[in-house]
Amino acid sequence: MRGGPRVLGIVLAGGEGKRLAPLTQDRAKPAVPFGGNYRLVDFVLSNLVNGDIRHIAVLTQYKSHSLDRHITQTWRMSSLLGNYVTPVPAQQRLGPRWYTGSADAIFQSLNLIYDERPDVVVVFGADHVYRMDPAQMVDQHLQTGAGVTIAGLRVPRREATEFGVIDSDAEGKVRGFLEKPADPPGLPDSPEESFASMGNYVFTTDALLEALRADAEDPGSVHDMGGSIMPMLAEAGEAWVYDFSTNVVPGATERDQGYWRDVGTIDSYYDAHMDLVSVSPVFNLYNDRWPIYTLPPQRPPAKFVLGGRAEESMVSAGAIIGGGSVHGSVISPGVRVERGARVEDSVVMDGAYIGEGAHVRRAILDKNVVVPAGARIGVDQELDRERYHVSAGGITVLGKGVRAYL
Ligand code: ADQ
Repeated sequence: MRGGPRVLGIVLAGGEGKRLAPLTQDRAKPAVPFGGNYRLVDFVLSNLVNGDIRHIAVLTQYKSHSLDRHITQTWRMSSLLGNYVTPVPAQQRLGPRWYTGSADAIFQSLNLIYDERPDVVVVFGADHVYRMDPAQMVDQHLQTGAGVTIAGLRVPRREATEFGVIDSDAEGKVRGFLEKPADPPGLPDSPEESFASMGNYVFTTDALLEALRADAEDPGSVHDMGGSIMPMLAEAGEAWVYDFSTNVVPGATERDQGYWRDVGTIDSYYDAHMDLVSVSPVFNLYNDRWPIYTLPPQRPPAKFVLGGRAEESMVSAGAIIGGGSVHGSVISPGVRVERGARVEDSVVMDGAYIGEGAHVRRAILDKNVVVPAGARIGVDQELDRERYHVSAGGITVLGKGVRAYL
């Protein structure tokens, strides 16, 4: 940002993602593959970089190997302009322990802030699929003079119980912040809606430092951004809400403007994929005015032979659809679908193999899953429940490298 404030981006990427098991068995939640080519963390990083925030630390923790590798390989920036995206593993600065919560993660990484001396620190989560221009939120933050600005999404009041909920006045000043409340407060202009916190915050550096220090000294605190820091700053009258519905992203369609999905469960992860594949997608990955970046795989183009076809689907490079049919699905790089196989309404990750005559429906197949010829996945739910993981919404999930039963 030329002549503007110095901005440091911090991405919280230490989430364990228990509710996404078995996809998070070997990898942190932000490293979970999404949409064929991407990892979840690519969405927040693309938003920050497209919004001209190019000094970014990604705080990692659990099972961070594939996340570290992805960030180092994909997000290497030109050092010419001093830009960087760097993974920062747990520092264990306060002894041999991991972070107790997301606020502790930043507290233990304060040296990043001292080194950078930013005016503003943008702290974003890493687990969501969306487009957002963070510069518009920073602008509002500077105009109001808030200590912290919290991004708020309008959701039906009854659905807000799973989120941090922002109780604000008509001007947007926050009166209270309630982490996952049983009875969420409504909006002043719309009582049956609430402002759900998107887990994205913009801080004035001094306000962040002060809040983190006070929190670190409080023995009763859970040291969490939503659980401790936001309620503290809301009570101090230093917090404002940023209404996400006012964010305008170049090239967004009327349909996907304002799209935001928390993909924290198997069912929401699956639904977000189904949002990608319809003719007029609910979330449009093909908006090249606000690209979502990743490292394209070094693979030849997808190939369709022996009458193999795919409809209402995304098929990634290196995939071979050899005589089978694919419908309503996301097919990742290097997947093979053999003669007579049917894949319907499914998410198939890198290198999975679907043998002759096999039938896969309403399923998620993680990397390198093998479905032998004639096997059935997602066809008999009772049987699947005995053999595999089946989500509350009835999606069958096969973890990395699993060989399906015949
Ligand atoms: P949750 O998602 O439940 O709610 P949390 O598990 O703390 O909160 O995850 C927030 C972000 O921090 C994620 O990106 C996660 O990967 C990361 N994270 C979690 N623990 C971490 C740690 N120890 N070190 C580093 N990073 C860590 C939060 C807010 C709610 C808000 C929802 C929106 O607390 O108020 O409504 O996000 O999804």
